[in-house]
Amino acid sequence: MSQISDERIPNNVDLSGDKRLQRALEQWQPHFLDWWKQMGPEGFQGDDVYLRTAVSVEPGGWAHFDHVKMPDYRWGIFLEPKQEGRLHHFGDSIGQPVWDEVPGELRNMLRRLIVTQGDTEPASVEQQRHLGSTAPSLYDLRNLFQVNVEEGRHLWAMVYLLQRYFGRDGREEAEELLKRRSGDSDRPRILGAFNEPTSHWLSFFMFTMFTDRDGKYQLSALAESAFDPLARTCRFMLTEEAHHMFVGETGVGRIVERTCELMKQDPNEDARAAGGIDLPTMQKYINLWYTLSLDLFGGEISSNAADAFAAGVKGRYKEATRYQEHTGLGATRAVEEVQGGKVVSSDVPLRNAMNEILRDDFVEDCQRGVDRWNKTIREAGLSFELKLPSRRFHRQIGAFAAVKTDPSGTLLSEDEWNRRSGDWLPSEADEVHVKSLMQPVHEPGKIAHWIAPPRRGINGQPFAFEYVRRPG
Ligand code: BYC
Ligand code: FE
Ligand code: FE
Repeated sequence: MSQISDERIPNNVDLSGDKRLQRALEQWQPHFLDWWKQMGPEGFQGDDVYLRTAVSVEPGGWAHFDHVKMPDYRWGIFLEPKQEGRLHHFGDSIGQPVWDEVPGELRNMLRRLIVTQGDTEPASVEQQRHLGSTAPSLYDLRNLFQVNVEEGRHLWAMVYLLQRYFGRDGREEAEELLKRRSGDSDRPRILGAFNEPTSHWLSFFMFTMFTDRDGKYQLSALAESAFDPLARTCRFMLTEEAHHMFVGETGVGRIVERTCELMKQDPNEDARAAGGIDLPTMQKYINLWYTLSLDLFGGEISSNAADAFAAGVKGRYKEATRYQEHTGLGATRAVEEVQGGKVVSSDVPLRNAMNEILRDDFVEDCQRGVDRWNKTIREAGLSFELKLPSRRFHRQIGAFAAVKTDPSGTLLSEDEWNRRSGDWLPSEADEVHVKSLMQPVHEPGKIAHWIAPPRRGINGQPFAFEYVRRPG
């Protein structure tokens, strides 16, 4: 297996043995770097950042720590080792050997899934590009950049698949991935949440908590795939994804912790008056980012999802180990719909409900995180509970996209919605308040007023470590 290699593109896919592919990727590389310079983190490109770089897939090999300048980060292509004799383990072709190439009839489906996945990676970097200038500490600044370079590597992972397995179409898609722009009205990114502004650190932490967690579930579903290179790529991406969700969950958790301290110091338990982010405002940002992320699973009823499951292309979360029955046939699943102004439940064939089934696992995982935040509030002796809203609330995709509900899922008229939605979702005034707190703290060991320091640093380093060295 390749250790740190001298090749222009670090990889464990024997790139030098496929000159055509190597040339294609080496042509794309400068375009990627141009995109990074134009759309990657603003400022800080000359700073030395304490980054983790994947240099091989062996245990430990994916976590090589060093101070590097972001443009010098070695974006590489790493697939988990091939398991010989792997078979389809779900869908219509159980027991058949998995594919090492793309079957003709699945070309469009696979291309669409890989492009959709690939598109989210640079989109998130674009969304986060202004955050460095308001980082609450060097520790957080480093974590932001770690997430950013790894999302860049995830783009490389998808571009490798496109260029290796989809010929000219794949090369064109790889270029298009660098041309769409988050939030651009002419050339937006593909999925809704990836066009939303992430204009401050509260949104960044909510994004990495909820939206990166969608990534975990989508990648896990694709990690089951019978298109073996896709499965192997996604398995390796998941090792990096864990850190992104850690940043989100502990980031929000540290704000909750600090807010509780400020509440206890204030005679009226008013964290906002004490220069913090009050819990009701945090609830609004949970409502926003959680529901934007629910949309990323697609409609409750989806023939696309059924086709992908049938083909063995996209499975359920931990399909191989958590389920006994793997055809998804002869079973149904109740999903909610709105008919005649009422919510009704109807049974649909299991395969058509695969988006909703994956969403169930996501919801459960999110709830575990919210429970931990609530534990912090309880232990501070305060009575407030953060809640995930109903999955009917604030949806733009699926059965509830056409209606309005309150956070508990009760249907509302347009009028009621217009009157009350400001209580549930961030208002312009909330944005202004949160942004007003975002004063940069770029000194080692110091932290902004509105957030608690982390329990421990990165890779055994103390919190006060110089995670980002500013040029002198
Ligand atoms: N926005 O049959 P339906 C990550 C479209 S995050 C806009 O219900 P289907 C990351 C859909 O394309 C993980 N459009 O859904 C996180 C379809 O269009 P057509 C990203 C949407 O096909 C943080 C139509 O509506 N990974 O990695 O099952 C930082 C009907 O759709 C949306 C993936 O997405 C939406 N939210 O699609 C960095 C995995 N939802 O066919 C990175 C790959 C649906 O009518 N993608 N539509 O033109 C997929 O598996 C599927 O495409 C979807 C669901 C999960 C998106
Ligand atoms: Fe990613
Ligand atoms: Fe991520």
